[in-house]
Amino acid sequence: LRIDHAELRLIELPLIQPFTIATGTMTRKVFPLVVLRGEGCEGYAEGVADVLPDYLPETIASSMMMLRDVFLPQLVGHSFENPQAVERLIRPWRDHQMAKATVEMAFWDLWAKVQGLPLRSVLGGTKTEVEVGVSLGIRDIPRTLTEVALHVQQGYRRIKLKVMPGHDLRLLQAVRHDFPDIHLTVDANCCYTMADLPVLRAMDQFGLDYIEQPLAWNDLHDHARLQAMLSTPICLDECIRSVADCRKALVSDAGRVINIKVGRLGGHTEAKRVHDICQAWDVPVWCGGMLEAGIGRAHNIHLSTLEQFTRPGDTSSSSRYFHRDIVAEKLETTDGLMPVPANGAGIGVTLDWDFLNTVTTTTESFAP
Ligand code: OSB
Ligand code: MG
Repeated sequence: LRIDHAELRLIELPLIQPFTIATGTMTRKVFPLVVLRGEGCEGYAEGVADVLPDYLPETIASSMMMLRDVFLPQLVGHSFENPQAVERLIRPWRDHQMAKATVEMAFWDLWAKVQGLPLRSVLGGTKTEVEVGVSLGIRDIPRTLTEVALHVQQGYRRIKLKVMPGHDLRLLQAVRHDFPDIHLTVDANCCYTMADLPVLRAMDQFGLDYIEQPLAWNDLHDHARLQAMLSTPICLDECIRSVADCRKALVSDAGRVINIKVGRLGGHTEAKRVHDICQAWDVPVWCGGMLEAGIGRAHNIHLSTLEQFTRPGDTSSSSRYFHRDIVAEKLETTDGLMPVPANGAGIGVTLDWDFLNTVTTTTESFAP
């Protein structure tokens, strides 16, 4: 499959409401969009880096630089047998998983389309709908209770609360009091340390499915120490940026659930490797989210059809985040189930080009 042409756009979409996590507040979603063209088809992917390095070290600026100066020039005018060949080509570059994922995912979409197959089939998935929950940003306790009630009533299969020091135990007390039986989790986005052990230990009493990423983004060692002192499973997000990280986490018992984010892992190829090693270890996985618009959301849904995605993911309805999406199809859940988009091959969604053009900040073209 020869890549004849590529396009790199920077897109900016307003969020319906601000989204606050322990490390900051997002009011708009800015992302690179890559279009790869070959054999009369188009493949698409979104990047998931933030404007500033508050989740992981990558940024929009670093992603745009790597895509523009390194990855897209390496692809355009060249032919690749399969997505693994693209992954092999870009793997030797250090880090930059989110930028790598953007080109690799766009190639998977293109490759599936050239074969006339849905992305889920070429990835090895079988489901036609996937179970999802929601991730609720930090708000005061009364407002959080309202949000939990709304999403429980909509049928979401799990509620994840963002927490941070000082906004944790009283919140959990209130939510558990009103909702004793729901699947409930917390996500700390790295904001505790071992000095907070009493607070983290106290979380054991709330029957959480797991505590997501309590400690530093680069510290598997302390997560292993902490897991030994908790009965609640730890779920790792930021710490797992490769299958090598995942292997170390599993052998050291630093986490008992893994959040798979294709952007954080550098693409579907590495995400599948993480999926497979977790399957071998009988460790549950679920698909995380980065407030993706329709292209990234569609990729996440197809990936979530693989067998070991046994816990509800974060790929909730697009309308929770955006007044209008960049894809024509509606990506909406019913009773906590997200249908796999299937309007044509690949990721099964089509770009709304007219709207896309109104939210595009810059466009660059790459030809041989
Ligand atoms: O840690 O999962 C996270 C959003 C931005 C940065 C980090 C995270 C999140 C979410 C959002 O939890 C999940 C979603 O896309 O709905
Ligand atoms: Mg997380």
